[in-house]
Amino acid sequence: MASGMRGHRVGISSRARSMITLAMIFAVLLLVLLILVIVGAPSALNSAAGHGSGATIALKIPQVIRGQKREKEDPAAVLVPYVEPLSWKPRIFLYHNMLTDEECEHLIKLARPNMQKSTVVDSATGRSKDSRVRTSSGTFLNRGQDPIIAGIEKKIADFTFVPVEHGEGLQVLHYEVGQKYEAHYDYFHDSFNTKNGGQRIATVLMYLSDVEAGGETVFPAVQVNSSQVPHWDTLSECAKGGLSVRPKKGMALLFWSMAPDVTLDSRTLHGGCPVIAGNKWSATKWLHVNTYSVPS
Ligand SMILES: O=C(O)CCC(=O)C(=O)O
Repeated sequence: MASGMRGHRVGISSRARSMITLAMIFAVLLLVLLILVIVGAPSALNSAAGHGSGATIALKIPQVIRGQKREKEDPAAVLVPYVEPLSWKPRIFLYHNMLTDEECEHLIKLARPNMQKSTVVDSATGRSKDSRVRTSSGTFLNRGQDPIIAGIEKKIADFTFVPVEHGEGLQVLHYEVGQKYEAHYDYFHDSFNTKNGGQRIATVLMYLSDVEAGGETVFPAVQVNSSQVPHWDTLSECAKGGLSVRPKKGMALLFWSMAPDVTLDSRTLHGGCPVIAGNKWSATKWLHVNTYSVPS
């Protein structure tokens, strides 16, 4: 009886052993399959990216960050936009490759015949006045004036999450050698200018040209450690006065004049340094808290 029982137990354990062996073979097969999927996935995605799938941006961004132009691979390809946070207090972000050469040139071509001496806002009256603080020339383009402008405004709305209707018309600016815009705030100190759309919440500054020397946008209230700033020696003295951005055609700078607690952020004090060599063309989009009415 006892021996019969023992024999029965031996029968069960040999079945169990074959079950365990089968399970192990299955697990090994599963593991091999998993490794094949992991190793094979990137090349599958890469070939999909090469055919214009949605994976292109995610996979190509690191190459652009390293400064390798995609035109080398494909002359018809456009540079991929990516964002570089510059500061969180205040919030300042740099959007690389935001505008195409065609968009930059289109804005300059439209603006060039109508350029006038730039003005500043008189905080006592809220009206525009001539000033030595701002020596550039400029002109406004209507919101949605043509499909290219509408496309640029849509891009701005997409990356700021502020609706197109909250924006003023684009202001195109031109600085020649020696011209500048001294440090100022973009938010208003008067109640006249906040009637339409409320306070200015953010600014997007787009560079439409490279500048040979000078012309940087500088934030004097944001201090930087010079040893951590690449190309420090190539900056103008004015630009060394704070966090600064060297103009590059197609690049856009976004800063928030209002902090997340909806107070005015005085750390956004900023200016355009004097151009030392070459010309600077830029376009400014001011965004308001509420819908900003424009003439229809
Ligand atoms: O041109 C610049 O770099 C600064 C322009 C600016 O401050 C502005 O348009 O409010």
